[in-house]
Amino acid sequence: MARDEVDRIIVEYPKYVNGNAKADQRVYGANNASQLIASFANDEVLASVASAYNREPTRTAFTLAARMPAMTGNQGSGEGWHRDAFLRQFKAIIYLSDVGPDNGPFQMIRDSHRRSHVLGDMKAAKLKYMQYRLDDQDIARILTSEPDRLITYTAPAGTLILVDTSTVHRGMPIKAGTRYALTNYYFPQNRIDQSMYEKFDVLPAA
Ligand SMILES: O=C(O)CCC(=O)C(=O)O
Repeated sequence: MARDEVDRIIVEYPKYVNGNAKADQRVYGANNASQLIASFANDEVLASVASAYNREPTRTAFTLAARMPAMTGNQGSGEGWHRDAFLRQFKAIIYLSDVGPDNGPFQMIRDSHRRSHVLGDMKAAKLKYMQYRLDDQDIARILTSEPDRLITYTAPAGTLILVDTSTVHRGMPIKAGTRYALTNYYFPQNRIDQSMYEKFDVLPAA
């Protein structure tokens, strides 16, 4: 089972368990330590969807394996509301555990990646130019007039979410249980290089 693979990798590769996030236990490059996870990383259908979205040849640079236990004061997966980029950033997230409202579901502000909304949201929440991180008050301001833009992805284990993380998003703080997920990070092939692997401290292939 993929969830057992996540547990195994966290035990076997402590050096690569990312220490930046407090509650979140993350290993970037889990696809290099598990054939099962590699099969998700290298899925051809997903790569073709990512390539179509980016309009250029695109593939998984690495897969993040993440285990998120409920801990007091946690900020959720990704450490609060943010966008990864202002340009397209395609990711495929698969839940490996059932994710209800208390289990840290992925949340997103609909259309927040669209140029038209980037400016409107900046105004509504008084954001700075190119501000990547938002607090709860910023989000409340954006949602005041359009509350239905908040999407919360509660879903059973096995659910696949295809998302552009240049939208404003987060994993909701987790209150109960342990959330398991894999995330493929897609990039245009010609942008994948050693510096990217160093930036994320990616577990190298054996
Ligand atoms: O896993 C999630 O629900 C969100 C993760 C996230 O925001 C991130 O890694 O940038």
